[in-house]
Amino acid sequence: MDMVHILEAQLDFVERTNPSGKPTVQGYNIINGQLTSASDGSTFESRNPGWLDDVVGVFPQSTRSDVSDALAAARQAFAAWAATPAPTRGQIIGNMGRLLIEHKDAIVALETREIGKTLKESAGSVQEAIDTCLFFQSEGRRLYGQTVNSELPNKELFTYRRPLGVCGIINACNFPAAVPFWKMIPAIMCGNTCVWKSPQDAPMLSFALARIMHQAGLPDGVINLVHGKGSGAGQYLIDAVDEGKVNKISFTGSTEVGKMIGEVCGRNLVSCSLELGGKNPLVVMPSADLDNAVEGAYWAGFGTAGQRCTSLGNLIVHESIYDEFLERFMAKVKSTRIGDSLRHDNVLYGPMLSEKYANDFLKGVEMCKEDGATHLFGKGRIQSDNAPENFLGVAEEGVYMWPHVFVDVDESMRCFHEEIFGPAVTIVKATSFEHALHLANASPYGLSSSIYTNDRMEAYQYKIGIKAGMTSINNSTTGAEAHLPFGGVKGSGNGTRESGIWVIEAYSYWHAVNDELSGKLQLAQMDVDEIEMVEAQIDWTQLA
Ligand code: UN1
Repeated sequence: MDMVHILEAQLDFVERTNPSGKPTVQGYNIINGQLTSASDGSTFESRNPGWLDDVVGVFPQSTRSDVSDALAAARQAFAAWAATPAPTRGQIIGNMGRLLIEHKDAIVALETREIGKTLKESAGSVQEAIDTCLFFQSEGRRLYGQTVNSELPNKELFTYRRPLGVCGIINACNFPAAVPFWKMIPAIMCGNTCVWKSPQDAPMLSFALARIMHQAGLPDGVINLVHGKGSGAGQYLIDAVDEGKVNKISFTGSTEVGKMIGEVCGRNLVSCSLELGGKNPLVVMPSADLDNAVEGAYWAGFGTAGQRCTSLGNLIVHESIYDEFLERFMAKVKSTRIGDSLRHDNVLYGPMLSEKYANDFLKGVEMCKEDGATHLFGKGRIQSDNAPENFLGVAEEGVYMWPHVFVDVDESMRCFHEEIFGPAVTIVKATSFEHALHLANASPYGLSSSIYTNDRMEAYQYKIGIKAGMTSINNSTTGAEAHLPFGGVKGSGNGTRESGIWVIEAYSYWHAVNDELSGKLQLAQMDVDEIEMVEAQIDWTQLA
């Protein structure tokens, strides 16, 4: 299509009859406020993973020159946006939150149609984006710097937060509203501009959100959206770091890709925020309320079909309650209702996020088997002639997986150490609290962690002994709130945090300014008056 400004354009549709009865959207990149196609006209499709014949939209497969145009637009928009008063930037962010509230139901349904999360969970993800907007609206009225006392007279010292410049944003599709907002809202609040590479499995939701952002009054070029499937557009964005066109990368995804991004950013001294994988441990101790622990472990393992970076990996159960716990846990696992939440009520989880996630998950299941873990439950991909009791619908319509449980897992196995992104829990037996804590720390990751206990000292020892970015006491491994720092240590990230006030560190640098009012050159450290100490007459030893 000819270039059309985003606010003047209606939604375009592709001629097609979908089984869902819903239209297929013609999607575009958004560069400098214009809707654009790929420079070579190529496209890819976004399909509903719960109903694969349902094509949600068709999107540009962006070329290197499209990404370069988006970066140029972000660079061009930077000076004016950085000079816009922070409270005004906050006001626009507040408008985004209010528009999201207004359109919440439609956005939630769209998220479920595009990535298959249940409606309830999609609503949670969209709410997290709203909460982020409302939090940062008022941060626009703070964004505090400090006044600092000088060691010299007639001189003032100040600190200011300054924006970094052009930020490249790359997120996974599992929280397609919350996570990009965690990144871009603080980024633009600090005065940065962005090029956002949408996740290949959630381009439609990203397109809708970017349009809402512009409707909220965001100036052209402040957020530029490029789509792409495979390593294309995301890789071009990372390549641009080497070309000096990017001042910040924020990435949520696999540890492998995160390390590569960290290397590229490192050699260019470009700041990067990396939120990577997890093999999150959940420990159950004898004093725990077992039903509560079962509930928490079950939700952490199988909610979102196990496709959260905070999902439960290793379930570490004390041997004295092992049998009892396992019995109650397995009763829940066997009762799991699975299906498309747009067509069936009260399902725990829907399809995998896409075929790609399904294939990767099945490799993880194979790894558990090869490692020799005991395969207690789960039969891979759900088929009509091989479906769990509470599967609803026609299995072949989408990419649905059984819930999987492996027991007798130990530290020598790969499946103890490697993240399996999907509905699989690996269960490990612990002989003592010390052993449980050791196991909880033994994987290469350190994102989220949890303990169920009613022993206060154990909870305390776990809290100070675990190496993780986030810890729950008597709660599941998932469910971070939008105003606490989110992120991990070890293989789970590079120490940067998202959310709350802490994320501001990731999108600004401190600028120290000194204002010399004396009219002369005063030298710090050298022209400072020395204070001499005076001889005291008191003998303090008399008191001893
Ligand atoms: C992610 O999976 O990348 O705490 C983010 C949670 C969610 C965010 C998960 N609020 O599980």
